[in-house]
Amino acid sequence: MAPSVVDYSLYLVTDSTPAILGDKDLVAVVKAAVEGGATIVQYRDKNSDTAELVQVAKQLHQVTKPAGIPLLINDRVDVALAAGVEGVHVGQDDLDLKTARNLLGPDAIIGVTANNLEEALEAARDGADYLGIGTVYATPTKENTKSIIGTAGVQQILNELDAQGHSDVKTVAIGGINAGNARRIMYQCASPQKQLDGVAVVSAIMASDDPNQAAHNLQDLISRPPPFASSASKQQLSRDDLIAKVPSIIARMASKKPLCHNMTNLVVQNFAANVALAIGSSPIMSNNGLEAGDLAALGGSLVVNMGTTTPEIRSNHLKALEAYNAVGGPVLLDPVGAGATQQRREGVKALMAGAYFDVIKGNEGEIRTVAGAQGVKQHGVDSGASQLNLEDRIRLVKGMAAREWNIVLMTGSTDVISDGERTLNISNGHKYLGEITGSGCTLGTTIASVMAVEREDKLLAAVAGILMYEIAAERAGVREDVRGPGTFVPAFIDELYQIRQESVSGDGKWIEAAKVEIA
Ligand code: 3NM
Repeated sequence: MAPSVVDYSLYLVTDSTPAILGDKDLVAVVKAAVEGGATIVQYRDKNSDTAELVQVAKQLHQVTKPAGIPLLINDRVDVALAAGVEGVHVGQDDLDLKTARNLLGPDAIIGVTANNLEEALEAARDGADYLGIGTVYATPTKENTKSIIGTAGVQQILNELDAQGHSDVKTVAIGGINAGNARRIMYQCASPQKQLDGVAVVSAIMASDDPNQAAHNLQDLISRPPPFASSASKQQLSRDDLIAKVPSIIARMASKKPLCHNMTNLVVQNFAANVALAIGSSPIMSNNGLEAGDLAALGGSLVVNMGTTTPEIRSNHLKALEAYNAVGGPVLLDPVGAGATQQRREGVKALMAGAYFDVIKGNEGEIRTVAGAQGVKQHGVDSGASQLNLEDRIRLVKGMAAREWNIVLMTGSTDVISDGERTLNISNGHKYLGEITGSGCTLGTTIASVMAVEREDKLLAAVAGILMYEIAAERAGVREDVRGPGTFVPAFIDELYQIRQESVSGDGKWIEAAKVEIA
């Protein structure tokens, strides 16, 4: 008889292969995991004979039953019946759900693997108690999985389950989930209407030397929102109320001098450091992932810029991202040239799978690549001619921000920025920004600097950074001493500095030049 309310939060799937279990005892590992906080167990063994499966299932049941948690058997309804356990989990190639239900009865817990929307909807319609949705991330534990769907794929399935009246089917995500990503996965998979009920793991517990501690740690991680989660509601401010807040935020940044850690490309390191100094933040240009933990502890923000990237740089980025995500330090991704080469497309995927970004900032081609658009052709790092009208740009940016639970900024002659609910168009800037190198990259530095001090409303922080940056460019561009891009650069640095000084002294008139519209 199944427990009436099942807790799916930490779903342990067993594995008896030496590569994962090692020389540990399966039943002892499951016992330790249950004591540590696993809330449901699936016995999954693709190799043993039926008699052994039944025998082990009975031993496992002696662990799970007194703990009041369900034991399910992977694939084998006969084994579940013989051992008298609470249910089964069936994959798409296993016995079908309806037959399993007929054999096991209405009280059995039956879960189904769903790799895509069709499979999820069919299983929900046919009365699955829960869905194991994946594969979220590639995993050596199961290499013959269908496709890697990421958090965005899980979210889309949750969205549609709710939209089609299946909000009561329980859901866990599976594939590549571990202590490093479980919390972020719970956060980013959620759709506004339907959340995951838990995460399913194999190796994160079964391969651990201390399964009790591993389960305890995972349970602790998923029971709280991640440190980078937005706590503030997305305040619907009027356009005027929003921009009126900007000068004081800039003043706050200049007085706090937050650390702005730039992991940026070879071309713009010096320029980015000078921009940071001019606006009033404190730059450090470290590309060494091993020192990111120390830097993240200092309370600043991180820019991850993919220009001049290499596999080694990517691994440094991932180390640094782990450190900043762990403490909730704001992180901005600048996916420079994301669609230009296979290396960079893979790099974007690896970074998106490995970390949470508070802001993703890029030109149209870059944002389309990050959003997963197919067939985006980018020549070099420039955006190239726009393929989308403003309405499509707004739809893309807003949809991606809602999907990632973050801020997305698509730069262009009109910038489009959204947090998934609030979307703004900003049309400040000067044509010389397009004639110098690093103007996009150092906009990233500026936004990240502001985010380090304005953490409640990330959209407002980003808008403040954009306006400071683009209005400074406008002021520099019209100066008499500026005769082209060469003289523009120092004048631009001066105007950034000037806007900072005006803001600090309480003079916020510069914001009157803002060209902002609520989209
Ligand atoms: N099913 P780990 S992925 C058992 O995608 C299983 O349906 C998957 O192992 C699916 O937690 C998977 O070690 C293995 O990554 C998950």
